[in-house]
Amino acid sequence: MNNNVAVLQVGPLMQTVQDTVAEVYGGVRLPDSAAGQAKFLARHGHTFDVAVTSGRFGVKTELMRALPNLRAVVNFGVGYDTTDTRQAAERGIAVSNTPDVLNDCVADTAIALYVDVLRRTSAADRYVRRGDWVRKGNFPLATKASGKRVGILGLGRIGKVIARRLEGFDCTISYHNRNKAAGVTYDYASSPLELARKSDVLIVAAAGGPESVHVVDREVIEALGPGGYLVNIARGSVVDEQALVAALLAGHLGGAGLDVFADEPKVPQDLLSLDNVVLLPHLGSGTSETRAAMAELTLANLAQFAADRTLVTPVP
Ligand code: 8YV
Repeated sequence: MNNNVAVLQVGPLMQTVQDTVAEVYGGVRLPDSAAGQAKFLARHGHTFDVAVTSGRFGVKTELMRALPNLRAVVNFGVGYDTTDTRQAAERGIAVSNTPDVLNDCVADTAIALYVDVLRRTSAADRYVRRGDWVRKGNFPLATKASGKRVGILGLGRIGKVIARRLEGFDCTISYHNRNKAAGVTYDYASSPLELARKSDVLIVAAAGGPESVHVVDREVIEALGPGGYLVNIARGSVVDEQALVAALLAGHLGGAGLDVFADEPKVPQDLLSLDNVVLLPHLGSGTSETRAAMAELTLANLAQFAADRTLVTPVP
C-alpha cells in the first residue's frame, strides 16, 4: 500500500483507475448522495490530500472547501472546467489533466460529425431502416463535405488535429483563439463572429470554463446562416444552446453535429425530432485505446504526486 497520499475518489472512474486508487493507495470514494456527502465530508474531509476525479464530476467550489488539506486534483480527461481552478490557485492546489493522448479520437469524432451532418449519413441510415427508400425512392440530396470553408473556434491541441484532418478534405481553414497561434498559416479571425461570417462550418474545439461561456451566441449562429453548420466537440457551455435550438427550429442554421450539451445527459427535446441534427452522447474520446491511455496518464500523475508532490501534466 502506498501511504504517501490519502486519496478521495470523486465520481465513478474507469474500472482500472478505481481499482488502482483503492488497492494501491487505499483510496475512498465520496458517497453519491448529497446527505451522504455532507456527513462523510464533515467527518473525513480534512484527511484527504489528493482528489481523483473526471471531467464529468470535478472538484467544485463547495467540495473543495470541504477538503481543507487538499494538495492536488488529478483529473481524468483533458477538460477540467468542472473543477474550481480559481480556488485551487488561491490555495496552491495543483491540478492535472490528460492532454494529447485523446487528440486523435476527439478530432476523429469532430470529423465524423462534420461528414455526417453535411452528407446526412445518420438521417439516410434512418431513411433506409424506416423503409423509406422502398416507399419514397431516393434520399434527398445532401451538402458536399469536401472543399468547404471551415472555422475552428479554439485552435489548440485538438483543434490543430481537426484542421490537419480537414486539409485532407481540401477545406480552407480559419480559426479564432484569444491570441494568434504560433507556427500556423491558417487565416486568423479576430472574433468568433468574424470567424462565423467567413465559414460554411464552425467547429467548436475551445476549452470550457467561465471564460468561454456562450461565446457562440445567437449572432454567431445566425452568421453561419441557413446554409451553415455548427459542430461542437468541446463543451456544451461554449454554445448558447437555447439560441442554437431556436435557430435550428426557425431554419436560420442548416444543421448541427453535437457531442456535448449544456446539461448532460439531458438533450433539448426539440432537437430529437430534427433530421438535420446529429446527436452523440459525449463520446469524443471514447475508444478503448484512448481511454486506456487516459487511465495510464491519470495514474502516472497520481503516482508522481505520491512520490515527489509534482504532477506529470499539470494544467497551467
Ligand atoms: C471524457 C472529455 O469523456 O477529456 C475530456 O475533457 O470531455 C472526455 O474525453 C471526459 O472528460 C471523462 O470524464
